[in-house]
Amino acid sequence: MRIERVSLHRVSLPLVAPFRTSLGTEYERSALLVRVTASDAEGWGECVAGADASYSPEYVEGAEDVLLRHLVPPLMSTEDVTAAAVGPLLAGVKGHRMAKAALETAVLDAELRSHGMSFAAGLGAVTDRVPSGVSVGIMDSVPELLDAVAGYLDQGYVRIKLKIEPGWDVAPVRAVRERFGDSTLLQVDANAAYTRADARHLAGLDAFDLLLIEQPLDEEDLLGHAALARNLRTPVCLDESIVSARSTADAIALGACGIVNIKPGRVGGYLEARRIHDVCAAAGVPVWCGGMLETGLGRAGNTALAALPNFTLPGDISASDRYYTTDITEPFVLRDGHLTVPAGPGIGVAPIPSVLAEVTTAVREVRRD
Ligand code: OSB
Ligand code: MG
Repeated sequence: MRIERVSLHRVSLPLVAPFRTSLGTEYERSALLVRVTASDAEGWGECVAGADASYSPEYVEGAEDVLLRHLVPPLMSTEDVTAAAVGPLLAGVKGHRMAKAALETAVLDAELRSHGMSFAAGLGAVTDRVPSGVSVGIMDSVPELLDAVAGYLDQGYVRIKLKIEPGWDVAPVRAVRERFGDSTLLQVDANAAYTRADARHLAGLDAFDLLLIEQPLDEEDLLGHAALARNLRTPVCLDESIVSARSTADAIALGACGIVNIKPGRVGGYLEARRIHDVCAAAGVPVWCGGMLETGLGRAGNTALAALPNFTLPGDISASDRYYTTDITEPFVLRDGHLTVPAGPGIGVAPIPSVLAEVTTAVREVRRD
């Protein structure tokens, strides 16, 4: 396709409640949406870079800057762009995977729309609904946490993930197990808050039959994760450390993880996400789809990805109302603990113009000249 215009929409959405992790507390989601307009199609992508650089080196203004300066221009000076060509076209720019992912997703959306094909079909989905898990932030007290978890279980979420950090780990996990029983699917996510010296302490979580512990150590500490994995009964899962199919293959070869969290934004897009899925499937490593507080746009793509066969664990793909009172697309709703994978062309949803207008704080537009 010949891209005529790329517009970058900065949006700000209030969260229904503050979301606290070992990295900090978020009160709103400040996101960047990318719209690609070609002669015969239009597509959208959501950039998952955060307001600050606490989760990854990328942050939303940085993503906008690199898109405008370095990522959009090569696409604009190419006559025939396909989604598969975006990665190679942008290979001269190192890193910036979240920015690249948003652009590639918008191109993929436009391309699949023009063929009348859904993301699910394009990626190779094998199911039309995916089980929905929820990520539960750090709370001020254990009773508050138990209330929150009770609410999510009442709504039908099939898996609970507790955010942990030093000082908020064994006690909240024990309390949730005691209150809700052994059959609740339960896992924890540390966002790299521990060090190798915490191995013995983290082994204290082994008593609670967790599905996994996610990213306990620094993202670059693969050998530390491997050592920890040998010393824990709880399976080690990587999030921040997994940035490409190659880093995934290396992590698996080193024994640094037995399970992988795949986030399309973190790894440069849905096409690399699928390659990671394939690498893990070949190695017998289960995967699940992570989340970055996506709007309905990113949520739509993530449900399609999570419908691939090796996504055997429930993802952090909750209903829109987990984070937002009003989503920018048709909201995703929980049905019997599952979300429906969009079946329409492309990503299957699009921003509702009136809602988009309300939450937009700035728009930058680049046109082919
Ligand atoms: O580590 O999985 C994470 C949100 C922002 C940054 C990192 C993470 C998360 C979550 C939320 O856990 C998952 C979701 O979108 O519900
Ligand atoms: Mg995580």
